[in-house]
Amino acid sequence: EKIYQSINNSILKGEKLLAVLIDPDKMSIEMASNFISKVNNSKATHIFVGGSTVEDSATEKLVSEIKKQTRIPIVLFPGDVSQITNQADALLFLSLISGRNPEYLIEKHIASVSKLRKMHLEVIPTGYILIESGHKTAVQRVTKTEPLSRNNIQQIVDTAKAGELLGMKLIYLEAGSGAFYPISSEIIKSVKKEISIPLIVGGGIRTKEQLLLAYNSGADLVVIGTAFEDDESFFEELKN
Ligand code: 1GP
Repeated sequence: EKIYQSINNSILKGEKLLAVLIDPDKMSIEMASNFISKVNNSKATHIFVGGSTVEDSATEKLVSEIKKQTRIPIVLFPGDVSQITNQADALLFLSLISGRNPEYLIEKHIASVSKLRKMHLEVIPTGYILIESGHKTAVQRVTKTEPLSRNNIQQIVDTAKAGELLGMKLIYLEAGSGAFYPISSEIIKSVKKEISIPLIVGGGIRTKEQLLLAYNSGADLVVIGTAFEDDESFFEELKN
């Protein structure tokens, strides 16, 4: 339980964590080394790898390549069973508890067991909660689920709490990649108050102000993908 342990240790020390999300669909092996050298020189504490529509084996190749070039822990954030590889340090075992599609609540998990049994991969059960963010996101399209309304805060809080009560070790509030609105401060605060497990927030965070707002509202770990993909100088901006 190395990775989960270290997330908890950082939180106890009052540190905030930042994951750079790399989508194997958008990052070729050739592009990786330049990008990873920027990640190595940034404030990133974790590298998440995953995407909604990745072709088979692309993830494993990319993770092996990234691993050669960094000491930052690599955590899988898989859109599908095919993205699970023991080249990574840990796996977010995501159950989409905002949705009502059995495939993403339990079926993919069952399908992954024959693979996981053969691996020594740290598995971190994670309650994954998709929240409406202004337009239809890839998660919504691929999983064929409805996000929770951003205005129904009680429902979001209760969903997160139910995840914790089921034994999940992390709660991930997701606005969706490239979301118009990131998860609101009010939502983050309300969920944080209710749960005692680490809180991950991601989707649509593009500025340093938005990052700090998420942290100050109670996010322990923030995930950023698109903003780094679109403009690598964002790594520099976060340093100041
Ligand atoms: C998506 O939460 C992540 O799953 C990150 O989203 O690409 O918008 O940063 P962005």
